[in-house]
Amino acid sequence: MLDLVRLFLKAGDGGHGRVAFYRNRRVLKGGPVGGDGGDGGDIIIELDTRLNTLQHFSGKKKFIAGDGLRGGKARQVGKNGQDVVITVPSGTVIWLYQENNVSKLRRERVGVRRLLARDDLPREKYFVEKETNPPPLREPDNINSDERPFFRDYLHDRLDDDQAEFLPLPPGKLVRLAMIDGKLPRVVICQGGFGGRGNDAFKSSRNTTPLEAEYGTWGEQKMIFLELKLLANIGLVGLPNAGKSTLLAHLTKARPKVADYPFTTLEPFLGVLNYPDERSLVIADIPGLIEGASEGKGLGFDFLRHLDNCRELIFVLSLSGEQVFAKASDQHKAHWLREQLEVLLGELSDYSEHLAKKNCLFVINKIDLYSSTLIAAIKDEFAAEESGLVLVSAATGDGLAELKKRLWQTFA
Ligand SMILES: Nc1nc2c(ncn2[C@@H]2O[C@H](COP(=O)(O)OP(=O)(O)OP(=O)(O)O)[C@@H](O)[C@H]2O)c(=O)[nH]1
Ligand SMILES: [Mg+2]
Repeated sequence: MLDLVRLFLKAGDGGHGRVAFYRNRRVLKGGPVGGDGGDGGDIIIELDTRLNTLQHFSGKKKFIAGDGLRGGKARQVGKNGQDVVITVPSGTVIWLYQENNVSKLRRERVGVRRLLARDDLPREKYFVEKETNPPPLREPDNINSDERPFFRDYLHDRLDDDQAEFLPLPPGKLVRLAMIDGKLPRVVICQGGFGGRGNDAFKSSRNTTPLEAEYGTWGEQKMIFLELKLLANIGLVGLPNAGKSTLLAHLTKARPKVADYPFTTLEPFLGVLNYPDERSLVIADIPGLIEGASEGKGLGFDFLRHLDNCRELIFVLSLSGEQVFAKASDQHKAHWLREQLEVLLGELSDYSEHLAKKNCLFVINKIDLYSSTLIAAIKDEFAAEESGLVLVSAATGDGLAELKKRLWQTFA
């Protein structure tokens, strides 16, 4: 599963240099003292290892850094614009879709990992008739927004969708700029413009009162796509029909197929659990495991490789309706859950020792079907696992808030 977002980025423009002349009570018009403009703010993309998805971009599609301010009247340099920092998870690939001229110039001259120096850019002067006139307007260096990406709408519908599937990136249309990870944790994706020089810089013996100064240079503008291949942080492990897919559907916006027969889930399915602080966890629902899966029974256990990257496993255990109503004591029924867990652990360790040793939570599902005495017997049976035990009903939603909290604690 792929997370994909499109962002419009605009670094700040450089502030213009000022045309101004020294004045006081005795001097009517002294020498030039116009200050230089400030530099525009950059847009920076930075690694945040606590992030797992691009969900924190939902609704935020535009990032605009501050412009540099115009130079002042007494050789004061204009204030620099504020930078904007965008955080992304490790493995985020940055694709370029559109850019303005200065972005192209930087990319071709120094690349996105280095910055342009002031002298790399042509200086552009302006002239005014009077000191008090503002710099004349000039043609902006904007992205050509008339050009509608042909797949814009297609993407738009899917960007916030948990199940955004792999979107083929049109060949030749996008340029891969960088991948953010431990090796490249920070990139100035859009460099701000440089401030222009004030008229002070243009005095000469021939022209002691220059009515000219420099424009600031333009900040870079880019339309980019961020792409992240989602890796599960948490895996759901259970027998067929335990309610893994139902659980995923209640914890996330994912809509896996749920049905009252074993092996409903044939392929691993990912969902994203969002928390209010903008972080999120990726949960993998995988096919049911049965005894002998390691010998190829049921769907085998090849799909367990999807759990290799998980930090934590959730064992989903439940009794079927028949088991609940079977003629057996509550202690006996509770013990069937224990046996389920042992089957699952056995298959996991057959697959890999490493997997069987991961942190885990034990979720007892379908408590809506259980009597209070059965629930008490289950708590007894799992007394040793108590710190990791959560009783839920994926059908009624009981206990899910607690489960979300527990999941979050293990990552905080
Ligand atoms: N009563 C009750 N039924 C549940 C609960 N959770 C799931 N079910 C039902 O149990 C059946 C199996 O649920 P699934 O979510 O498809 O189970 P699964 O673990 O994904 O199964 P496989 O994909 O086949 O491995 C469905 O009929 C669900 O409606 C629950 O909390 N209470
Ligand atoms: Mg399923």
